[in-house]
Amino acid sequence: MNMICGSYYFPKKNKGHDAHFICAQEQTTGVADGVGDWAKLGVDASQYARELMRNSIKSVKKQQAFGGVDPRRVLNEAYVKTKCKGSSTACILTLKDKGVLNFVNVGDSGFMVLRNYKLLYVSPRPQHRFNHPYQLGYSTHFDNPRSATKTKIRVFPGDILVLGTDGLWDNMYPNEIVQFVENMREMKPEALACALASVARGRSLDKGRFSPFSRAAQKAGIKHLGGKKDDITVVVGYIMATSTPAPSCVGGLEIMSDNTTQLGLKRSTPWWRLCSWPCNCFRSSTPKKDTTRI
Ligand SMILES: [Mn+2]
Repeated sequence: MNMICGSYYFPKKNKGHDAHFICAQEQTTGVADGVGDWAKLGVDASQYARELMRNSIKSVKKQQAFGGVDPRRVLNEAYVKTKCKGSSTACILTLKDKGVLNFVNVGDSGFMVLRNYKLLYVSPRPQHRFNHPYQLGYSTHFDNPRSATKTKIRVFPGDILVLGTDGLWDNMYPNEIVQFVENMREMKPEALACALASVARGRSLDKGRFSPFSRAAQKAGIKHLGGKKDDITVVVGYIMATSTPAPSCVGGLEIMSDNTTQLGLKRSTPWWRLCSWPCNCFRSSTPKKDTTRI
């Protein structure tokens, strides 16, 4: 099985605080979102996220050369090596052999899996309180990779992943994303990522409608109508069959392990439908090149 990814990044202004990478060969992608408050202290709020992603790439390449990528180890190694001032949310996602997706996440970035254009899974986005996500940082005052959520999900050819920073999730509801992806069938992953980011961007500037962010604000007793102006990173991944025979029947959501309950988090309830084989196949080209925006 193979994961073909494409990405798009809309900074709020200048270069923004998000960073991401796609290691095509290693079937791994990651996003990070530098915490903006650092700018008030005269620190470049993007530097921690960028260094964390740079160190993640080094770790991914090294691990691939020594037997395979483990996102937890990637995040740990990158965290230990990142010494600059700042803090950031981070998530790393790898497609392992036999179609198991390993995902590790600290903070309010997240990912979803679609099967047959239905929402199969959406990851929790841990926050300490409204608009204060879990975050990795350069000192012990911050969270560390031990507080990461770790999830393993079985995926099948035809499944679609959407990974994004909070700029996506605070401005679009998961079911809106599903609907949009369904309307954009046959798009290449980078084009779909760009289209999704553009819609989220439009919503982020809209002051008149309810958004996931405004609803969360309301719950926290804060008045806010409209979207959340933010950097927006979107990575889209298509799961493709390779030369190995495809499974004859594809089941529903199979979470092989996750630690969200141990962390006291409520997992968003997914729903699933049985998928009939063959799934829709995607006629996208296979990008072999790595992508970085760090
Ligand atoms: Mn953000």
